[in-house]
Amino acid sequence: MTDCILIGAPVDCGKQRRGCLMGPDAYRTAGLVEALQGLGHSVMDRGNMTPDPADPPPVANKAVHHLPQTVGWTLSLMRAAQEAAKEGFPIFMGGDHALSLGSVAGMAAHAAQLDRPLFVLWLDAHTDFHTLETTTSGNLHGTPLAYVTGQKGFDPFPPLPSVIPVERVGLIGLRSVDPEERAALEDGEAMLVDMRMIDEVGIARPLGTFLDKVAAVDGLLHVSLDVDFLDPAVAPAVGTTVPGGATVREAHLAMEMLSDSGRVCSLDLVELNPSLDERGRTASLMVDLCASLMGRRVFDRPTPRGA
Ligand code: NNH
Ligand code: MN
Ligand code: MN
Ligand code: MN
Repeated sequence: MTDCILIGAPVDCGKQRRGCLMGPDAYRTAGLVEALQGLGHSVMDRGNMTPDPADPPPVANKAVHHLPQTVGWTLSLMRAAQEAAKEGFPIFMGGDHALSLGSVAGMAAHAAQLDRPLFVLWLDAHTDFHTLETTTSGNLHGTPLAYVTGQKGFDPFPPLPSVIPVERVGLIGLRSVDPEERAALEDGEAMLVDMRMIDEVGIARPLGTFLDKVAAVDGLLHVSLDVDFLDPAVAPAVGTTVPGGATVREAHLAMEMLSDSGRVCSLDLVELNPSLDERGRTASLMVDLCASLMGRRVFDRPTPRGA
């Protein structure tokens, strides 16, 4: 049994289209609390957070927008993550992906205090590896992985208590990568799994390899689940749909394997825009995926290694 701590993070400043601020209540409406309790977990819903006040100096890249709010959210979420992680398993109910600037930085600080290496699994169509200098959209939801891995160009943001080396990051579901992100990631050692690789070898093999790497050094794992990891046909409630995403079963298998690993310490549910949903189906799917990650099974048996 796990002590799940739900943290509502109605972050809506990481991109132009409004609506992700309704995400936390959409997860509550879709029965996230009841699903977790039904699996035998204790659930504490901490309600919705607010950003700290912040007044960073402007940056040279004029495309960047909503910088003060995003810095403010990063400050408050970093603190919330560290506090919640001491008491249980934080689930950050977003909110757009800019929330991960704070949730992941805070979890990294927590892991460093325990003297355990923190790994990050990014389930997303996008790499979110822009810096404040390279982003052309200026949408800060496209930057968290660059920030938490200590890339240059984040001066207005709080200094990282603990940097996550890029070789401890895995990205799965990729199908929209900007040239600057590609250049920055290509010489690095992040595990890059695009949709072609999933088509060719399935999702179990690369994910299994990554989980073995986490286990080999007794690591902890933060999972960041972007709605657009999923195919828009099954998960329409996201502003940045990209065709050709993960199927319902690929996503559940990933969650089931993550659950079996026993390594996951925290989870972001991000980019759900309820105003784009169809009768709540995307919110329900995200709740079901969260349930699989937290132990829901048809029959209990592990994925055979070498599958
Ligand atoms: N790379 C693009 C940008 O920086 C898209 C990022 N959008 C996302 N990321 N939805 O997950 O604007
Ligand atoms: Mn994202
Ligand atoms: Mn995305
Ligand atoms: Mn971009």
